[in-house]
Amino acid sequence: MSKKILILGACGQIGTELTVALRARYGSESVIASDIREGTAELMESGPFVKLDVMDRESLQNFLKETPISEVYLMAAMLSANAEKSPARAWELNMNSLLHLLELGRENLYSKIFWPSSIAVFGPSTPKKNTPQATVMEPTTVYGISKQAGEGWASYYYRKFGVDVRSIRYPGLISWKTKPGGGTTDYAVEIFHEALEKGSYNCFLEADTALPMMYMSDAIEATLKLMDAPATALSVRTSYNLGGISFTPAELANSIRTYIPDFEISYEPDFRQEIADSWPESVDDSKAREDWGWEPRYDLDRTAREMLLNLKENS
Ligand code: AKB
Repeated sequence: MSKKILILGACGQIGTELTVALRARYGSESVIASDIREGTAELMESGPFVKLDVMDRESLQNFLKETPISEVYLMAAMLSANAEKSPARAWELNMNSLLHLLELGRENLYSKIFWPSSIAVFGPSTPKKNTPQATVMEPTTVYGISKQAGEGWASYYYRKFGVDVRSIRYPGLISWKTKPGGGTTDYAVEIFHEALEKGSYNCFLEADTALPMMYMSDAIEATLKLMDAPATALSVRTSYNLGGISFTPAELANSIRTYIPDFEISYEPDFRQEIADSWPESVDDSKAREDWGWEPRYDLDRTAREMLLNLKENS
C-alpha cells in the first residue's frame, strides 16, 4: 500500500503545521486531516478533511476499516493549564484517545502511529538541568500524569502486541501559524503577538523561569525524522527527550528587543507558575541524536526573528 496518512487533531497548534508538511512531502491526497472542529483555510483547502471525534472509538474503527491508512498521527490532547481546570475531562480525552488508537493498531487497522508526549512527564523530583532520558518521573499535573501513563501504554502495546508507536516529549512549541491553547508554555507565543500589537506584554510566569522550548519547524522536522527511522534503530518505546533551546521570559524579551527596541515586559505570575516550576529547564536528548539523527536548527535569536517576520507579513 502506498503511504496514506491520517492526522487526528489536525486543527491544533502542531497538527496544522504537520498537515502542511506531510502534504508537501507525500501529496495532498495522501494526507487526510481530521478534527472535531474546523481549522485554518490553508489546512481545510489544501487536501481531504474529515470530521472525527477521537473519543468515539466506533467511528474511528469504521473509518479505518473503510479507508486504508498506513500512518496515524494522534495530536488531539488537552494541555497542562486547561487540564488543571478540568482534570477528569483531560484524563478522559488524553487517555481514551490513545487507548482507542492503540487497540485499533492491535487490530492492524494501520501500521505505524505517532503520539506526542511532553516535558510535563517530569516533576519536581526530576533533575532540572539536562534532564536524562530515563530518570525520576513524579509529575504533579493532570496533563503530566496522563502523558506519563500514555508512555507506559505506548511501550506496553509495542512489547505485547507489536504496535509500532513512536513518541517525542515535546518542549514548549513556538509557532506563528496557529496559537497554542491552554498550555503553560503559551506565553512564549503570546509575547510575540502582543509585542507587535501593543509593544508590551504582561507575562504569567516570573522573569527567571527557564523552560525547554523549540521553534515549530524543528519540532515538525523531528517528528518526520522519527517516523522515517527504521524500527530497528529505535531504542526508546516510551518517548524520546527532544532538546531545542532553553530560555526565561526575561531572555526572550531581550531577544525581542533586538528587533523592537522599546518592547516592555511586566510579570504577574498565576497558577501556571507552579506548573512551570515543576518542569525541567533543559533536557538531554542524546538518545534522539544517536538513534535517529536529531539536531535542532533554531536558536533563540533565529526563533525570535522568524516569529516577528512571519507574524508581521501575515497580519
Ligand atoms: C504545555 O505547556 O502544556 C505544553 C507542553 C509543554 O506540553 N506546551
